Amino acid sequence: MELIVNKDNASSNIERVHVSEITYEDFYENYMKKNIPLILTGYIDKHWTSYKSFCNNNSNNNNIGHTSNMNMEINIEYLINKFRDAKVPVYEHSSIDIESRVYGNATNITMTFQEYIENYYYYDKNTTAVTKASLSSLTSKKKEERANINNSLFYLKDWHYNIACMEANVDSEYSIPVYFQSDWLNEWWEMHRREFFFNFENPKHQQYIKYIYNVENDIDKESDFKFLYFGNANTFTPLHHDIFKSYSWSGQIVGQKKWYLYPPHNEKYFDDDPPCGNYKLLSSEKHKLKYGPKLKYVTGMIEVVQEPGELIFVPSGWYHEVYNQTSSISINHNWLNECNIEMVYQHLKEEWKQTVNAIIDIKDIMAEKKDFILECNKLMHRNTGMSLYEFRFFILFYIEKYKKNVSSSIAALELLTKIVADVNLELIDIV
Ligand SMILES: O=C(O)CCC(=O)C(=O)O
Ligand SMILES: [Fe+2]
Repeated sequence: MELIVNKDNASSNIERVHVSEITYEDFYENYMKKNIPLILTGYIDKHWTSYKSFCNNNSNNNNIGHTSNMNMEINIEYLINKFRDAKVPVYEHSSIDIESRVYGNATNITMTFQEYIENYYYYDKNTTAVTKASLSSLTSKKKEERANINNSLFYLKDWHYNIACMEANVDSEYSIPVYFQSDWLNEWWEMHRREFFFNFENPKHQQYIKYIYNVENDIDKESDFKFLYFGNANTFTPLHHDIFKSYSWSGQIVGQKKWYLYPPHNEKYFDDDPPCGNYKLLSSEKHKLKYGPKLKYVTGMIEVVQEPGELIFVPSGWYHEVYNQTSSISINHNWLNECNIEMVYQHLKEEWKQTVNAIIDIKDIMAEKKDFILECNKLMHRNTGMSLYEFRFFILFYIEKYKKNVSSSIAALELLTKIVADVNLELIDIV
């Protein structure tokens, strides 16, 4: 694949550090706070049982370091036994999309894990002979017709893997290293969001919630920001920043992934439209016109191959493209905390402003200003995944938590208080 970036400007590096050589405080001060990417070695191969069990030939794989899963075959039978009937999201994208580096007319389909393996993974021309041989007893000849239609590639991605493990009652076989454990995003989503929606005696609040959200889809369904990615060589994820401009970490269990990471200051050279946003897709024609020339101005790009057993830290607001160079399985979480909350807030505020502007015409025809503000929240929730109204409660929750904890940082508490005051100005008609 030819890289369009101006090579003179694309010389930045990423550090690789063994977990035995970096403390949490180091990571906090020098990477999380400074928003600098990093690769951590020596954790997955030691602590994730999936690092062994998701591969065949376990006997050769005796903790000899991060390259040991390089040429490994995925243990498909093991995974089918675990997840057979689990419903998984699968993106179909064309192999020609690799040239234009976007999802052309990608579609997202839901199927069972077994269907994905038997119909899409197995018959992909990029699946190795060894994997096919190990799977042959599980697949039937007539399914071969499904193979390689339209040069398609099928990428199982954004699968809520933790929820799937709970539903299938199986061990997720991974753990979160200490560096990534201060995670307000998943804590809120998994444990406190429902309190915000339901445990209020305030009838006005109940009315607003009903207006902004669809209770069944947005509130009752369990959700989180913990995903598994599974694809053949050449499957990829196009340029984007992560949801809410949160941090992300991604752990490579099998295979190699190539990352292109772009520092946030390059944002002006990217399309305002998706797919720079959160996995939204754009037609390749439109993208090709704008993307090629602009990419020449990009500076500070990092190009790196993530080896099996390595964890990558992707900082807030860094754009990235990700290419599987071999068959690959990885797990990724999005998260945020006091170190990037300001950046997340600035992003959400921008989204809020754009939402208000998009529907400003209807402001005057609404009976009351509060109706307009509610409408904006509803739209923002639908487009970005979080309304400003919800964000306010999210921040209030962490203010309370900080106040209760004597060791909390004063600066962080002040920052959160400032953010909530600013949000209040926007939402003055409903709070
Ligand atoms: O692995 C991929 O295809 C995408 C991963 C990603 O975008 C992330 O971890 O933030
Ligand atoms: Fe991402």
